[in-house]
Amino acid sequence: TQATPLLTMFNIILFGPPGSGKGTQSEMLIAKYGLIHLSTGDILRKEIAAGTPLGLEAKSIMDKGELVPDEVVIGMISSALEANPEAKGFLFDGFPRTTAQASALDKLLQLKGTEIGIVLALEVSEEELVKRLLNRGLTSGRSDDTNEVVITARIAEYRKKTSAVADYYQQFDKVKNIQGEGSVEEIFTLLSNEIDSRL
Ligand code: B4P
Repeated sequence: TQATPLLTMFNIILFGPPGSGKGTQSEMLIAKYGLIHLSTGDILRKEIAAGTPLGLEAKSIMDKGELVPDEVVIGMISSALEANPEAKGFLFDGFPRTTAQASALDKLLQLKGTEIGIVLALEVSEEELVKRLLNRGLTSGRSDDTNEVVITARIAEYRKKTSAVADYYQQFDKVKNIQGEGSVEEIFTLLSNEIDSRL
């Protein structure tokens, strides 16, 4: 894939249910566009691995398939934004997951004189999500992927609290739905085309 460094600041939210391919596509998008990748799931798993008090609290919540409290993840994102003053743009992966997180993010970006450019929403059927996550659970070592009850709880949590985030950004005309089933390369092309059309 050819690199396309950004000329002006551009921030992207990669949105979608658990297992929709956000993590997978993020890795490819940051390589292509030179964005800073901010995945709240990854940051939380690092805290768990390091055995910090925050990690211990997060693990028990994540293992139930529930969302970590808003103030915790908003604090994490605020620190990450401050730690990257020279960024050409951020790719938010798995954040925001509630409308409270979305409005906090808007305020944080406003303070930096920037905003969300686009929300790319991956659409994948529930049957496919469960299949992918159980499959990842065979090798990932992620305790939240091994059990179908927890996976179903994560999807239910998404429908209850996270899907409203798309409505929040819809009012600003920032959401683009993307077919999230197909090969990783096909989906990457759809996402890249959408980004290129906005740059
Ligand atoms: P995350 O780490 O964000 O986990 P996720 O949504 O399951 O991951 P993702 O969607 O990136 O997985 P991907 O499709 O790439 O969150 C984990 C937990 O952390 C949450 O449940 C919550 O407790 C907590 N948390 C995180 N952020 C939070 C926040 N902001 N607020 C509160 N709590 C928060 O990968 C899935 C699988 O599909 C992979 O195996 C991949 O190889 C496969 N796959 C990808 N694309 C495919 C394709 N096209 N075809 C077939 N398979 C594909």
